[in-house]
Amino acid sequence: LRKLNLKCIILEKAPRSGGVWYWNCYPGARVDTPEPVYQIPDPELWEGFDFRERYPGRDELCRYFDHVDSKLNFSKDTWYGSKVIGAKWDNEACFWEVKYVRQDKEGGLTEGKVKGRWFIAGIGLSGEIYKPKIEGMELFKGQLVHSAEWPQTGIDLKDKSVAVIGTGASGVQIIQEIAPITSQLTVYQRTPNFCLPMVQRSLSPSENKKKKSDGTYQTAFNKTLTTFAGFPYDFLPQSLFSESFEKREELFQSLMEEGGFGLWLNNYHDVYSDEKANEIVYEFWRDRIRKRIQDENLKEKLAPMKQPHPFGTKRPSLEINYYECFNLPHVDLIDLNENPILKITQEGIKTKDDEKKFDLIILATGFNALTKGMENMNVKNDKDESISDHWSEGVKTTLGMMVNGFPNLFMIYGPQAPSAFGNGPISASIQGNWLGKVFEMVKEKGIVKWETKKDEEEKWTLECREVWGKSLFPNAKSWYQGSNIPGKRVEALNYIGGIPRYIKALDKSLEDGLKAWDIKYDSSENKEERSTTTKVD
Ligand code: NA7
Repeated sequence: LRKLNLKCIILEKAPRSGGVWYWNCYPGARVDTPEPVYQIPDPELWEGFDFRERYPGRDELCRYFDHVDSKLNFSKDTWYGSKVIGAKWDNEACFWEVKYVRQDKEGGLTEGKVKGRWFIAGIGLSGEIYKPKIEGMELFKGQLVHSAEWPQTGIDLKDKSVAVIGTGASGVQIIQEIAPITSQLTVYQRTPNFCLPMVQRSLSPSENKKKKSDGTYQTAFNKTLTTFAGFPYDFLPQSLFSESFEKREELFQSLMEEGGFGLWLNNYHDVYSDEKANEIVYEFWRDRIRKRIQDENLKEKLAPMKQPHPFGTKRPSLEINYYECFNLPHVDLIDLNENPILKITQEGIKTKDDEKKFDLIILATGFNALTKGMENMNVKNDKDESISDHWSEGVKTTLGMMVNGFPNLFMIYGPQAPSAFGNGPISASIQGNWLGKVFEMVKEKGIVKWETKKDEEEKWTLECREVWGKSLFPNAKSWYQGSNIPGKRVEALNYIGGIPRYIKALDKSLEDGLKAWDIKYDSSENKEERSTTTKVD
């Protein structure tokens, strides 16, 4: 947008850049996407930056944000510490008025407003922290912390007695990092995570240099636009059943040895549409993982003989030594399906069959993802309808980019886009590039209002539901479809038609004289000025 000479303001709740990586500073926080593709695919940015590990940790990711800032200086236009608390569309003037609250130096709160013709919600998918309501939570005398609210100053875990509730990506990372430090670690598990070996390693400056100069980087970035999830690998065209047992085992073994999401996303194409194919992959995974766990009972808890949901339909995490942690004498696991939590007491956690004392309880219980961030911003159109009203009978968007009745409001990395099924920086760049094209037209043609049509929204929503419905993904209780939050509607929250199909749909929407959209042109003389100015009160 800067290249188009548009005046932009970024409102950012955190005191610095990094988004989800700023807040999630818990021990072991790390990205599960391999280098080099967890970054913006722009040589101007990647030429001058070296990741030091194949799967970069949180601090390194923050260092990357600083690097991008040093190149683009986005901080110049960013109002840090400013949380959006409302937005209202003025249909007459064609302007959004965005309300925010900012903490001043004395700790007081100041409210302010920004007026802009265009409003882009780049708020990420982890919209709202989810803390289950557990009786007695307020009584606990030790420290109780959610993984995404970890203090920036850290917590001293040495020789502490710690409980972790939740074994999603955050729980797994925390558990394997803190197990060796704590004096007692109890994991409260509801569903086992089908973790895959990360196979972490360091990267030397010479290796990075070579990969940049010999074309490896560029090839990897090019490839991301052609694969299902924006990774440098993809599903195989052949069916699992077209290959012999030996061939399949050979493939699975090599994918596990290579590390990363290979067994999840570089597998046969029918693993997520055919239950039997899925089961075969699970059995392979299960048998390999069970060999790493000593205790028979724990084998069954962590890698059960019968899979509780189809393999890969809940997000698998990458692990380094997760399973070995459970071989340590001071680490134990409570299966909440057999032994549910009754309450939190002043000293610890009471379950049906036992009671334990803790210094620290960690809630690694995830997020109300994809929809809640938009809903919480209290965005209202000219009819005083909110996004929550509009979605009261289910999420509806066009291309995951716009919502009918809310002109000039765009979303990035939100619902009904590849989001949770797309490598973050790649899918955000795809949407960002599309927005670049949109704003080029806005400038060129003097557009003041851009809105999606109702039938386009219906078409896209139907497509999202259809592709989701044909897969095995609806068979798992997961945040992918909102079933991690009690009372939340269960529905397709992501577009799983794959990145290439998504790019095609985005491109197509800008063809044929923009007839897919309701567009209003400026009738005054000074088109450029009227279309792009951001007014600030
Ligand atoms: P997730 O993946 O939503 O994991 C949350 C975990 O917390 C998961 O194991 C849940 O079990 C568990 N959970 C949730 N509520 C409860 C209650 N009431 N009692 C016990 N356990 C509970 O969140 P993460 O932060 O790990 O990951 C977030 C994602 O964001 C991550 O995958 C990245 O891609 C971005 P369940 O599986 O529902 O039985």
